[in-house]
Amino acid sequence: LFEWQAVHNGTGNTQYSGQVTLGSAPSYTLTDTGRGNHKTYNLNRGTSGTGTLFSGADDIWGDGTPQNLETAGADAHYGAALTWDYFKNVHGRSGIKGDGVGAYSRVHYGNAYVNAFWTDSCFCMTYGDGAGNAKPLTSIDVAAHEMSHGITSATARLVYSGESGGLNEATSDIFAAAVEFHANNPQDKGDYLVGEKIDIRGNGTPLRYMDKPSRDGSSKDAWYSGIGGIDVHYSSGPANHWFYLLSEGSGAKTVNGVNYDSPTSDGLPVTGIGRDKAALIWYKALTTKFTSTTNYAAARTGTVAVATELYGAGSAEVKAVEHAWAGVNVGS
Ligand code: ASN
Ligand code: ZN
Repeated sequence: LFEWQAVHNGTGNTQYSGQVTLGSAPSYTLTDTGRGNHKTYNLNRGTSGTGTLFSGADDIWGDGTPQNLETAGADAHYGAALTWDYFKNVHGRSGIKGDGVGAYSRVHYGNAYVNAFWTDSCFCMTYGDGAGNAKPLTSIDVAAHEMSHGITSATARLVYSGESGGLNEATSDIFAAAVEFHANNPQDKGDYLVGEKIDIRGNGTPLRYMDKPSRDGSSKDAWYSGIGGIDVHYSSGPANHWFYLLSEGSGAKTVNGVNYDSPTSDGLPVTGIGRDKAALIWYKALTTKFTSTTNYAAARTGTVAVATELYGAGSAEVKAVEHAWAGVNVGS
């Protein structure tokens, strides 16, 4: 009738998150039996297929250094588990498709590859080792970003170009932040930065900032006509900024030791409602309102509708959603 598998735990010595518990299967593989049998594979510099499933005799994975090939596997496996747990525990969603079935991760993609990505056709996520100062791209937020592309693919299916592409990217950054905060790992506390552990530019700065996206030199803080013509990792800026404003409010603030200073495009203040409500509004809009062609104006309409359903017309939450959109130049 069914195959019974006990939920089983090994030990991961990660690069970014310290020593953690990893779901594994007996004698031993990185197969997370408590999370839909999500698996983690070693591509060993290959660029296709799955390489080999991480396996070993001791159920201890990695030693915290990138020289040990299991370490990236431990980080990726942990990031997928945290993302699974976030969507399950916070939003009641079991797995990317909501069917309880795990996906898989692949690490050590290619040679000195400085990126990570989600692929619809394999329903899998893939991580490079980085190069120079850029470390392996397997931190919690990067893993949550990539796995959240899967959630978008399974729900709104936001087309990955134009304004919908920016909203697709922002969805991954928003849930990357939400997962990182929810995990509360002592070595990687939650923040409104993306990829801060990777040092992708070699000067210690993160890949992206949500309080003021233009801090990266390329992303946009506010919507303008024509924003659909730029790279989706930059047109995500207004929605990332909206999420920050809605969560924390405008102006200067320190969260988990990180300093932020979020402006608004209209100069008017926004009072935050907290990231839990902000993330719930985005999740419900993504899964019940957005479609493949949703643009910024429709994202505003959808999130206002969700906030009205959740908190009532005229509620402080609805007003905050509207004010945050106004603060990134998305009007009614
Ligand atoms: N790391 C990038 C992302 O997930 C890869 C890409 O450009 N699609 O957004
Ligand atoms: Zn992305």
